[in-house]
Amino acid sequence: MLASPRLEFIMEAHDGLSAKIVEEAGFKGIWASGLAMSAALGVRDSNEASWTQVLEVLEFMSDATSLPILVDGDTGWGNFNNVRRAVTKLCQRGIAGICIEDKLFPKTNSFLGEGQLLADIEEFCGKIKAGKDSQTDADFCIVSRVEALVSGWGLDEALRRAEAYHGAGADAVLIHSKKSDADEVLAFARGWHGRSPLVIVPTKYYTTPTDAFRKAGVSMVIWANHNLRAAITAMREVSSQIMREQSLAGVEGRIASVEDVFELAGNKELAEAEKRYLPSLPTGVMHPPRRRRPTGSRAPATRARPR
Ligand code: SPV
Ligand code: MG
Repeated sequence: MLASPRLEFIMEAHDGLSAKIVEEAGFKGIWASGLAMSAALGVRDSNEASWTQVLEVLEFMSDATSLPILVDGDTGWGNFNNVRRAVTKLCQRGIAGICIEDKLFPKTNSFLGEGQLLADIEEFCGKIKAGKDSQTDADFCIVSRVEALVSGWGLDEALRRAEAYHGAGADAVLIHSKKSDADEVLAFARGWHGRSPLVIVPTKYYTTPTDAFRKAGVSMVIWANHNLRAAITAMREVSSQIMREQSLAGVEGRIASVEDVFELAGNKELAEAEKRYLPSLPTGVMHPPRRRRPTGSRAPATRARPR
């Protein structure tokens, strides 16, 4: 998808269920958002969930869908050594790629505060190289995320960093922005001039028509957190309505049915597998083995008393 000549889109998911819903909607890829996975676990997007806890979530997501998953790897959970171990583990779990950003551990979400500290360029390049050298899947991708615009350093610094990360072997560059218009992102795209695939996250400049990204030569758009936010709105509405009304009657018609839940969970497959693999006895019932009588002997007239 990164190398495709068309503008591609990946959609946020934060657990197995949302990964299935993204696939069902017709998307070709998934963004495993750090913000969304953290929030769904009830913690902040500040590396409060450990990398192995994130890995566990990713394993469920990877099992739940056949779509490629690009993982938000934050700053790589440490130095080059943590990045290469993470890449190895992600490859083992069938994850398609990782995006790492040039900030410091523990990370802070890009939309919080001003002037977040950036990583040393050389050090960040070492993380990219270490990640590329340790991937066990030839198609695994490392997306290098440039935070210079978000941190107020401007276009030249953003381009300088992107160039260095590209030189270190990154498969794509993600240019992030927290402005409400796309001007600085489009200026970056002009300056970048297609040197490698370019990824953007238009969460804040959502009013920009998608065609402007296409014309600017952007490779991939990440819709970064909209399933999480939709879930928050829906769960709030239904919880407060049931709380208020002390009844389910008002919500039943506008929420997914229990049958839908079974369908999404894949219960039909389990029922078919049971036909193939379970003996045709009620589950859990075991019959004692029959005693065979010697040929010619007569059945006892009365039942033997149990000992
Ligand atoms: C995420 O989805 O966690 C991201 C994108 O990193 S953002 O929240 O915009 O930084
Ligand atoms: Mg993130």
